[in-house]
Amino acid sequence: MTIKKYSGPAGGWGALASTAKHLIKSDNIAKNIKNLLKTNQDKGFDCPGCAWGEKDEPGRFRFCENGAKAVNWEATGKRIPASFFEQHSVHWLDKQTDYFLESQGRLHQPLSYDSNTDRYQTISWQQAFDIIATQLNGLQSPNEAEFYTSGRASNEAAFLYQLFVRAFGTNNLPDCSNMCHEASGFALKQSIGVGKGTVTLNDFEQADAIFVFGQNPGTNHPRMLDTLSHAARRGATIVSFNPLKERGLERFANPQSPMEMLSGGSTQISSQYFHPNLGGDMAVVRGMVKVLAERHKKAVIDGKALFDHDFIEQHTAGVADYLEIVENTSWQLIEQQSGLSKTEIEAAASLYQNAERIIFTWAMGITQHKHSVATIQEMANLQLLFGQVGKSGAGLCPVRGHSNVQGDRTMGINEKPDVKFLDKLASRFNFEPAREHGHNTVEAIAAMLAGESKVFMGLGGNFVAAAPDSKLSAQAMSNCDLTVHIATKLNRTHVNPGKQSIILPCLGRTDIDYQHSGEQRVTVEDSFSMVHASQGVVASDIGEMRSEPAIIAGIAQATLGSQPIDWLSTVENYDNIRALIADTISGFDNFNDKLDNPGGFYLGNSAAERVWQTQSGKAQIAVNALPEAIVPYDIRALTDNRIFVLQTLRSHDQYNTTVYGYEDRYRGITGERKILLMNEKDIESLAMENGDWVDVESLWPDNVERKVFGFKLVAYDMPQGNAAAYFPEANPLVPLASVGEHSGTPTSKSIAIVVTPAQNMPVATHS
Ligand SMILES: Nc1nc2c(c(=O)[nH]1)N[C@H]1C(S)=C(S)[C@@H](COP(=O)(O)OP(=O)(O)OC[C@H]3O[C@@H](n4cnc5c(=O)[nH]c(N)nc54)[C@H](O)[C@@H]3O)O[C@H]1N2
Ligand SMILES: Nc1nc2c(c(=O)[nH]1)N[C@H]1C(S)=C(S)[C@@H](COP(=O)(O)OP(=O)(O)OC[C@H]3O[C@@H](n4cnc5c(=O)[nH]c(N)nc54)[C@H](O)[C@@H]3O)O[C@H]1N2
Ligand SMILES: [Mo]
Repeated sequence: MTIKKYSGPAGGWGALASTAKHLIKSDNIAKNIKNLLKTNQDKGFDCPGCAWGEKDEPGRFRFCENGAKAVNWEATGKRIPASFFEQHSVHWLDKQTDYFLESQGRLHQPLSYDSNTDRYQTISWQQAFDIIATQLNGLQSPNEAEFYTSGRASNEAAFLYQLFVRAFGTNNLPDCSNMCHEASGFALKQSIGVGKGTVTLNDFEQADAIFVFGQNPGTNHPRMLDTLSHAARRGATIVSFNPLKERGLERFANPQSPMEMLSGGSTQISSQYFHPNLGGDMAVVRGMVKVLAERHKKAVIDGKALFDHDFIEQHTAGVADYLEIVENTSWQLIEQQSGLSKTEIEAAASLYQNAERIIFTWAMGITQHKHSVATIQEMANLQLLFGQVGKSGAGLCPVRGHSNVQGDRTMGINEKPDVKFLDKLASRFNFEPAREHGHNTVEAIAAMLAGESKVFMGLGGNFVAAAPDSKLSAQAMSNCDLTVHIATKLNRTHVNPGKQSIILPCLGRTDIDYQHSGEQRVTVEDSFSMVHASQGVVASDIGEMRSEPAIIAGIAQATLGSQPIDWLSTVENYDNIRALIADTISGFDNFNDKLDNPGGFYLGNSAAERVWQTQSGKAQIAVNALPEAIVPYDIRALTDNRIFVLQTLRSHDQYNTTVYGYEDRYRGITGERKILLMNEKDIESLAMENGDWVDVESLWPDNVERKVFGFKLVAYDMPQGNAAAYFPEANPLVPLASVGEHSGTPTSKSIAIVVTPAQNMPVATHS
């Protein structure tokens, strides 16, 4: 393992070199260069990387280094050989790293788990469908099955899947969103009436200030850096809040800019970069509002105003109660919780005050805490006080993760569907869908653990590794009578099978999808509510792989027969699925005609038009108290040792649970993923040194031991009292019951931990 400070900008030649390296590793170089050129293009596929949008401008390449990794990883020429599963028992496979499992290549034959030999073996598609149908139809209640979705599924696959699940009779549709932006959806729905962001890419071209909270775009949304650097160069102020000094928020050299590449130049991204404590953002924003409210009061005396009175009057409710709670929040609590001084918060407030048009963006640093919903509502409050919602160049922008996670929700992947949507399904398809809410991800795990849910099906994703409390999640899976995985690559979830388990190999976003009527397109929705077509371009050896819609149709037909639709004929041409979507989901009229719009079509956002679909008909200025403490007192009481707050985050070389390699370039960490980043002074306070091996235990008031062993300490520039480790290696530490208020999202960014010297010297995790 090496640690070396990275001093270059994000992007630049390092990004190009890494892109080349991953091309070579893909075993498919020539084809994949062609693939990259088709990424996010009009007649190409939507990048399976992130959900950032793409401007409809000709003549540019539209992938980034990490998008290239995603494409190369999927469009690999490697196939798992049939002998692989004869050689290796599932028990043995579960001992291997996540990197090892996925790097075996693409799955290409349906597989069934034989518990006698502890091995997967090949079966036919029809056998697989029959096993699934028999199990599902043998359940006492449809609510004994869980149907998970990961956000890479296309709109067409997602719509068909939820239709099948609802026709089967349950709303048990946990999805990755439950672990991701759920808090954003919930908070915004209450505050502004829609659970989605209010801005589009055009707004970024007009904003005077962009405030980036809890997000690492250099790694996770690299194309956002392109947008931010354009904004910075035309003089917009970018203000970042992150406990860590993420390189991409500091400097960026655009690989698409010959000038920057050849001159070795780069663009400074953030004009101001604040480093609050983990979980401190609500206090930061509360402090900013406190400063601005005081300045506003003084200004009003002079006949001027800071707040947008007309907007507040006409469009909002709750302002008086909110300003009262702001006034009553002490600076002491604000400073202590945020980790920023009053002077710093005043500076942030001034940057806000001096801008006309302001966008707030955020991601997992905001959404994976206990008080995430309150934090997002606090951010919305500030924006509402200044009328920054529903005007151009301004608004709220949760930056979504998976490339179609937002679209999947739009298509009805939701364990708490709204009544209108269910009514629409009922009238269009002539069946009565279940009305009671289903399980989210954490509730699904609890139900499987308790033996109440007996079948798990996953449309993509890696449930066991992505979920909190890895040991319990794995146990939940093996408790099931049947687990079914629709997947491209082998992963941790597959090697924790239920009593019976089936793996169904599917095509990915990059593959050409042929059905009866010819080549198919699918659609996706980005973070800006733009829906556009995606068409695979890779014609490689697909073996027995089938498309996701075809697999869902096969399962549905075997389970339900031709009810409420003839599943198999529907998937002969995906226009048929889109016609059903057009009939059921608003914003999709004439869906098939709009497919050819270059750049896609905009679904609209009522809040952006200042129409508030809330109970009061107004934007709601929410009144929430700051949390008493980031680590609650009942947890503090569990130990005499010093407690640190741990966040689990992504390295530069991974896509969620998919580990592409062992280089976290911008953080300068190479060769090891079991690491614990801590402030140097904190390491000293534990009488340890940079590079020491430690065990980490998390605290939760139950009697379960949650511990990981043999992590290497890395001294890192971050607030004292905070720590960081990689997801998914640190997931055993996230207590299942530790979830966000109202969101139910695991609190992956604030886990109370205790750090002790490693009891045993660790074995290297990879070579
Ligand atoms: N290459 C690549 N791209 C991806 C992904 C990937 O794994 N790899 N994952 C995709 C998915 S599903 C998602 S959801 C997104 C995730 O995108 P991000 O949200 O950027 O992902 P994380 O690595 O979890 O980063 C969280 C960031 O927030 C900071 N942070 C943590 N806690 C706090 C806090 O309390 N306050 C503040 N202000 N900051 C905090 C961390 O230091 C870190 O910089 O990316 C998507 N895109
Ligand atoms: N501790 C901690 N835990 C977290 C997070 C965190 O920050 N910290 N982040 C959370 C977040 S934001 C998210 S979104 C979740 C992610 O959770 P998931 O979405 O469940 O996980 P992924 O790692 O994205 O799933 C990867 C797998 O998807 C399959 N796959 C890839 N492409 C396709 C495809 O096109 N079709 C199909 N059917 N399968 C495909 C492959 O088999 C691959 O192994 O994890 C969450 N878990
Ligand atoms: Mo996510």
